[in-house]
Amino acid sequence: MRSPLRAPEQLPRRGVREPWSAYIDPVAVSYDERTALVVVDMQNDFADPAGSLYVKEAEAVIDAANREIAAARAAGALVVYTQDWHPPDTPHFAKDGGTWPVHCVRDTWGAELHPRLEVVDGQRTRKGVAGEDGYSAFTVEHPTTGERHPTNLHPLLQEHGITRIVVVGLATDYCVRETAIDGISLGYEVVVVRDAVRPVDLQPGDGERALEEMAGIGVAVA
Ligand code: VGL
Ligand code: ZN
Repeated sequence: MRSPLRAPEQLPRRGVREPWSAYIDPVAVSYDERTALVVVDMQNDFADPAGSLYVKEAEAVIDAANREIAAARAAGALVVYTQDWHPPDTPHFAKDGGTWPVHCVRDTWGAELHPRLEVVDGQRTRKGVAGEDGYSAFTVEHPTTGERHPTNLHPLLQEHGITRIVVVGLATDYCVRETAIDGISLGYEVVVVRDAVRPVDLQPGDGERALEEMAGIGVAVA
């Protein structure tokens, strides 16, 4: 539990706007057999400085995610690892008319889970396999046709009697955000662990805005 009293050096200086999320007290994370930990896209292209879409401070996310994985395992909770899993050519990539540098191409180093991530006997969800954007771990959407398809995640969670998901990983403003939003729409209780996520921040502040938006629709921020 964080103390409600802040040390003087933690108080915001006049005229300095702290991120919104600095003002909310985190909820405590706990795991049980109805809770699943969803580890989002902890792949080399996002988590390794040599990756093509490296997310700043991903090293800290690996450490924080490993702590959550250990806690989830200790409680016997389900752990699901998602992977962005693109074909070599897709309108998701800038070279094919989309937004992003080539990343997480199926069966390449960039798409592998980071070697420092604790990978237990967890389940996998791969998204974007047919050229879709694949931001949400629950549904993928084709960037040009707008067609949407579910992934294996919702049926998998249903099979295990899961009612609550804890989301960690990369990136706050894309896959974490869309997974949390879909999770709420599907009726799950959703917790996002702030220390265990980081944003791409294409525009400065995107990550903070995503946390604010998630909290606004009922996502608990831990
Ligand atoms: C992601 C950008 C492009 C993510 C995936 O995992 O957040 N971001 N593809
Ligand atoms: Zn992608």
